[in-house]
Amino acid sequence: MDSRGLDRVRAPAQPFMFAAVCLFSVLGTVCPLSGGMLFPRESTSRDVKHLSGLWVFRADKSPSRSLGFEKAWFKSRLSENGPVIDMPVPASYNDITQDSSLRDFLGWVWYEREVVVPASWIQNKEIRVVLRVGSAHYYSIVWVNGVQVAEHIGGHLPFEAEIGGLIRKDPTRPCRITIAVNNTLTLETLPPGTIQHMDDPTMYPNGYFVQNTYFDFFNYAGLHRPVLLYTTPTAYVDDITVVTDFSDNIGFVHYKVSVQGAITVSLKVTLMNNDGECVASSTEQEGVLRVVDVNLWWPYLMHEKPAYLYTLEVRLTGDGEDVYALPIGIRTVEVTSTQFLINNKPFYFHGVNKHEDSDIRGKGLDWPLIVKDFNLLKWLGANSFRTSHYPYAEEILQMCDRHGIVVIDECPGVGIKDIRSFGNASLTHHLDVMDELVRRDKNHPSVVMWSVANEPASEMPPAELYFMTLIKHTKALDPTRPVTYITNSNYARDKGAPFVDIICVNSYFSWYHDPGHLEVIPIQLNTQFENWYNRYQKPIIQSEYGADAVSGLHSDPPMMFTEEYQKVVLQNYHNVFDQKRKQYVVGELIWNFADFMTAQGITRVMGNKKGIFTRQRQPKAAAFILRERYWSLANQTMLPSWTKYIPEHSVCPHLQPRQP
Ligand code: GCB
Repeated sequence: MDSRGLDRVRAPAQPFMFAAVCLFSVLGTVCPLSGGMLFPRESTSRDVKHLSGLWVFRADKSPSRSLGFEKAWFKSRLSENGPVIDMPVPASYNDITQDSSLRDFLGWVWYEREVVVPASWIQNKEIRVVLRVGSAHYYSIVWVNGVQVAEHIGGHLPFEAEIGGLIRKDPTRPCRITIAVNNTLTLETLPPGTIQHMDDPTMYPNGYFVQNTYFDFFNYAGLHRPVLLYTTPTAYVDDITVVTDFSDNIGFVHYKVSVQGAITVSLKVTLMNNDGECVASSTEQEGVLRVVDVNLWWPYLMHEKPAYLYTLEVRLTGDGEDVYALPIGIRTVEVTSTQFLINNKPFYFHGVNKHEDSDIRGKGLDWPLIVKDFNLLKWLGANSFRTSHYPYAEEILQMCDRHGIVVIDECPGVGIKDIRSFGNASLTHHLDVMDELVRRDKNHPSVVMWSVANEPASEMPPAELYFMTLIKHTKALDPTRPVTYITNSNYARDKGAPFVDIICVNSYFSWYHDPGHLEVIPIQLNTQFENWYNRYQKPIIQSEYGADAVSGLHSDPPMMFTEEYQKVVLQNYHNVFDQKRKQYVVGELIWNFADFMTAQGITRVMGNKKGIFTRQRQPKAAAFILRERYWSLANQTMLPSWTKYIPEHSVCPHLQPRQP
C-alpha cells in the first residue's frame, strides 16, 4: 500500500536549546517554529469565514489507494471523476454511513468544498487570506483550485496556508478546496502503528492488509475540527507569547509580539480587565505589563471567582492596522517534592481522563457535546482533566480557560511500544509535534503541564535517551510548566522517570492484575506509591485507575463488568488516596470520563466501558460516588477566604461550604 510520504526520510534531530529559567529568555525561546498559530478571531481588521457543513467526499478504494493521485482528482471537481457522497465537517467519516468498509477504511480519502469568497477579499490586495485546518487525521495534502498549498503530518494540530494570491488569479470562479487525508499509521507516526499484509491465499483475499495499533481507542479519521478562511492585513500580528507572574497584589504580564510584513513596527498593547477597562498598556513589542490589584486565574472550586480572564489587545498601526485580542489569565505554576502549586497554593487534581469521542461524530468537534461535557464536569465537581491521548481542540481549551478547568496537555505519543519507534526519525517527529503543541497552547492559563507520552515502553534501553531528549526539549520550549509522561512501567526500571517533574502512574489493580480480587487494591496501591516516592521524591498523580462497567449490569456481591464492581474499585482506591494525599499524592484522574469506541477485540464490548458516564453521557453508579468525593475534596481544599459558596446544583449536605 502506498503510504505517500509517511515513510519519507527525515533529518536527524536538531540540537537542543537549553533555556535559562528566566522569563525573558522564556519569551525568547518558546517555539522555534517559523510563524505563529494564533487562533483565528474576528476583529476590526480580520474576518473569519467558517467552512463547517457539508463537503463532497470519496474514499479511494483502489487496491493501491493511489488512484486519486494518478488521476489527479484535485485538478477538477471530485464529482467529475467518480461517485461522491455528502460528508459533514467537522466529523470523523467512519460512522457516518452504513458501510463497514468505510468505517474500517485505510488509506486516502478525499474531501472537497467550493467557497464563494467575498469580493472585498479579492479586490483588496492588502489583505492575506488564510486557509486553516483545525486538524485532519493523520496525513493531509491541501489544494486550492488544483494547486497544492499545504501538506501536514500529524492528526491533532492545526495547519495553515496563505491562498490570497491563488484565488485572485481567477476571481470569477469559486475557490475549490480539496483535501486528501490518509489515516495510515507507521512506526514513525504519533501514535505509531504498522500495516500488516496477509499474504496466505488460503486464509485471506488477495492484497489483504490490516492496520495494527498499540493504543486503546478507535483510529477515527477525517477532518475532525473546523476548516475556515480568515483574513489579516499584509502587515499583521503573527504571534503573541505571554508568561505571567505576581507578587502580592501586583500581577506581571511578560509578553512578546511577533509581527510579519511590516517595514517598521508601531504597536499599542492594551491589557483590559473583564469589564473592558484598560489596566495596563505599552507601545513596546516586548515587555512587562504591571497589573495593580490583580485578579488571578484560579481553578474551578478553588476560589470564589475562578477563571478570571483579561484581554491582551495588540494593535498594530502604520500603513494598515491589525488588531488581535488574546484572552489571558494571570497565574503561576510550581512543583515541589511533595506539592503542585497554583498561585503558590497547593492544588489537588480531582478530575478525569477524557477522549474526543461520541456516537456518529467519532472525534469530530461538536458544540452540544462540548458544552454537555463541561456541565457534567462541573456537576461532578471535577477541577481538571488530562487530554488523553492527544491534543484536544483549541475550542475545548478555551472552555477550560473560561471555566477554570485545569489541563494536563498530552501529545499523541501513545502506544510507543515497538523498539523501532525509538529511532531518530520517530524522535524528530516527536520533537516537531511538541513544537507545534507548545506553539498552539502556550498561552492557555488552564494548561499547567505537558505530557509527552502515555505508557511508552519506558523500560527499553533506548527510552532513556529518547525521553531525556524529549523532556529537555519541551522544557526548553516552555520552562514555565512542568513536563511529565504517563507511566505504567516498573518504578525501578523506568528509564524516563529521572527526567520528569511529576510522576504520573496508571494502574488497574483487581482488573488487569488479580482480576476479581478487590481485596488486593489497598496493599498494592500503597506499595505502588511508596516505591515511586521513595525512589524519586517527586509528587505523584494517579493518572489512570478504574474498571469497566456495562451500564445496567448489576451484581451483589460485585462481579467484574458490573456497576457495583466499578464502584468498589473506586472506593478502594480512594481510601489509599486519602492517606497519601496528606504526603505526596497530588492528584487522581479517573479512567475514564465516558465510555468510548475502540478497535474490535475480545476484551472490548462495543468499546471501552470504563466510563463513569456512558458514551451518551448518562451516569453510571460510579459517577455518584465520584461526585460525592470530588465535592467533598473541593470543600476540604478550597481557599479559606472562600466561605460563602453553596454549589447551586448540589443536594448533598456535605457540600456545604467549609466554615472559617
Ligand atoms: C491504559 C491506557 C488507556 C486504556 C486503559 C484501559 O492504561 O492508557 O488508553 O484505555 O488503560 O482501559 O485499558
